[in-house]
Amino acid sequence: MWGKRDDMVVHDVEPFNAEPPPYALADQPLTGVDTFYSRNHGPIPQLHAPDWRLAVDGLVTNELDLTLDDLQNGFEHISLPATLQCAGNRRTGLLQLRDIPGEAPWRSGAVSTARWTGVRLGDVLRAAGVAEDAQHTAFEAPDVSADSQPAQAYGSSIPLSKALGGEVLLAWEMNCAPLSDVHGAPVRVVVPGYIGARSVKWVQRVAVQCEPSQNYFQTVAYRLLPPEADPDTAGPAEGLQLGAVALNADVLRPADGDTVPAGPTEISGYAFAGDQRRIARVDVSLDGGASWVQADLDEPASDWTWQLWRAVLDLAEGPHQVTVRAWDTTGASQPKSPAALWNPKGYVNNSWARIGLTATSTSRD
Ligand SMILES: Nc1nc2c(c(=O)[nH]1)N[C@H]1C(S)=C(S)[C@@H](COP(=O)(O)O)O[C@H]1N2
Ligand SMILES: [Mo]
Repeated sequence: MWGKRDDMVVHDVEPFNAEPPPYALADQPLTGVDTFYSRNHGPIPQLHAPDWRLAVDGLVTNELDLTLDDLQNGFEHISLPATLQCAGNRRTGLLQLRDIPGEAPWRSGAVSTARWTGVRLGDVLRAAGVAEDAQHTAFEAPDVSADSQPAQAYGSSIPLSKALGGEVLLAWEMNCAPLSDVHGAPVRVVVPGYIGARSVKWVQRVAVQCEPSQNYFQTVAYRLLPPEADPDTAGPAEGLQLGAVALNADVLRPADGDTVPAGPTEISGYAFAGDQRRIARVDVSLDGGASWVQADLDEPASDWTWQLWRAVLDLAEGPHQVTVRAWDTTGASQPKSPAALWNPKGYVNNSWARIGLTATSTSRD
């Protein structure tokens, strides 16, 4: 379905929501397009590239109406590996504490990394001439979501300062191939270091404005509410609109519940620090966090991707719990338990990762 591999974990067929199994992400700095998670709030538009237009307006001195040719021929091309992570990644850890009605039970795989090619959003905004008092850049797409109230097309915004940074792209290629429909063809926004929700697919309007977007997916959804809030009645002042990704890490191999031969066993996974932060260290524990060993970190493919890590643990015969936590370059680490993080929409579970393993005798006869 939508060009995805057969072993995807499909949460919804319509709108299509699917994540790869953890082993499919393991050891791959870049995720194949067939493996990359996909998160959709409405029917997937199938747009005809020659008819596509991008309006750039709002607080600009020179409104633009760009074709794909204009975009590809008018601005410098940039190719940048970047990780996207849904704010709902690892929601299953929160669901174990309390139900979260209406939200998909994302496991560890609502995160993937691709090489994106396009132009800098900042270059397009500079061509339009941004007014001095502008603060935000809003994005609009054509896909109307039945999840929104009132039903509306998908949209969101990011601060103008972020939009002008060289990493934010209007992209038409993913891993050196034209974007597929499910990933936003012909052109999507890619906002490295921010929650996936801000990387608007099928983008058709960029508006420069004083306030954040009034779209449902900016003002109501993707808001981190206090645990006692009712998401249906929460006022606009409650909670915070999510932007930069919070430090996170998880195990990709082996899988939770696996049986492995006793002896040296490699554990591997990802760690991701959002926005301006980087991964400084990843620790792995066999005793619930009383003592730790440091994992080896791979070089990231760019300043805007996850880092893969691996550690070899000597497992005695019997059951084990493996615990993982990452540190970022500000010295922050992850919270120990999801209990402290539960929130009504189930976002940002970045608690320590845990998997159970059973090590068995390796004798063969
Ligand atoms: N137009 C539009 N853009 C969208 C969405 C959407 O439903 N419609 N989903 C957002 C969310 S919540 C995420 S996590 C990412 C997922 O991107 P992907 O499907 O390419 O992995 O797209 C974002 N952009
Ligand atoms: Mo998302």
